[in-house]
Amino acid sequence: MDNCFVFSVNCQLSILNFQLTMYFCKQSWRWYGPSDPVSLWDIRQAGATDIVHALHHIPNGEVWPIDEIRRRQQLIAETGLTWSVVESVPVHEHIKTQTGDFQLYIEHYKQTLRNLAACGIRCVTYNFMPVLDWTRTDLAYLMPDHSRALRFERAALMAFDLYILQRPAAKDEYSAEEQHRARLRFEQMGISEKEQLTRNIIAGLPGAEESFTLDQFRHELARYDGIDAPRLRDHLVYFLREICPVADECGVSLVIHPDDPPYPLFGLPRILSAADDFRQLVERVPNPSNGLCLCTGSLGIRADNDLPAMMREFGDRINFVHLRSTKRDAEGNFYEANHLEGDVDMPAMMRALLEVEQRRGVSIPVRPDHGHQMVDDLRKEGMNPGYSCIGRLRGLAELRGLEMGMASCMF
Ligand code: CS2
Ligand code: MN
Repeated sequence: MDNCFVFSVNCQLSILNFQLTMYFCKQSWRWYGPSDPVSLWDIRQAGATDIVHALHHIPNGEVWPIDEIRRRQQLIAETGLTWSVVESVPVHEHIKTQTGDFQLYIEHYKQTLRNLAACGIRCVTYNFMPVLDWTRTDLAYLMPDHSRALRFERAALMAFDLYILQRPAAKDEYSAEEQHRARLRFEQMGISEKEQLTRNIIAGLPGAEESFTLDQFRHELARYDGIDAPRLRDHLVYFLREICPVADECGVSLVIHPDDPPYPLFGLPRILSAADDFRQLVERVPNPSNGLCLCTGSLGIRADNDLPAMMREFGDRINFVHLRSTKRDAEGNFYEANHLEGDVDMPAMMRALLEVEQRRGVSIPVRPDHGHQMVDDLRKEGMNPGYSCIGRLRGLAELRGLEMGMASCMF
């Protein structure tokens, strides 16, 4: 057999081999630990392979010990699942404001990264939102099909800010028309609705390391007096310049979660709301470990965020993706839509994601986010708002089908 023929056969096989090596998303699921009403076996049956998890019982700022990481890792592995993403190692408020013990908390963060890497867990989510994580005014908004969703109602948020929190600077930040809307909305509320609105906004997220009373919230807000967006960004850059060398050395990907919603609330600056925010971060901290968690639900609340373009531009630094959709209106309200509905062009997002995975030769962990409360979930106690079982199972199944269909068209 002459060499030319052998060469051409090998070429064909190698091309064939290339085509057969396709990279699909790592189907992941956020689990809150043994107290989560959604069990690891539920998650396994939902079709996920990877777990997104954090040691929520460890106080914010403390080091995560290796033995605690390994114990939880083993518990997850016993169901055939893999703990592959941490969401999140929370960033202490002292670090965000560079007050109190921020240097000590940065050293603790470095040690936690080393301990996670020692256990083989190398993707760490965090966010740099001041005081609050994602913020909604309604955690059980009745949808037309009678499922329940998370919702952000701008008039209710302004009513809380002006007339419940009574933040002094609020009157200077809202227009006369907005204050009129807020007043009308506030006058519609009974006592129980005002109390529920307050709990929804400041009582903390599922698994949150913090929750606040109104006075504690006022105290935390005051910590940011004099800290505007440029200064908060400088604090983030300082933090990353400290921890990225450790993450680089340990082979850990840090993935910052965007602001949710992607604009300032309560006079607090927010600095990860659009493409240029992350572009600036990479320019100032070019370390390979400085990465992004692309959350389509958070960034998609703003119509000017081109999500597939962000996926392609930052693809080399996107090591974790939240696929979720929201539906916004002209008054600044939005609610969590079903994963394939709302404002996010999920097919376009999935195409961009698959392109990046093939180009990089990696499978990126992807999780459904904020599923509706639906079907049996509505009759269960203690389901974490946004972290239902059946709503996320539906979301993951829809995303899986979309990915398979998209891949069959693309390759
Ligand atoms: C999550 C955030 O449910 C969500 O929206 O994406 O709470 C996220 O876990 C944190 O912001 C990341 O630190
Ligand atoms: Mn998210």
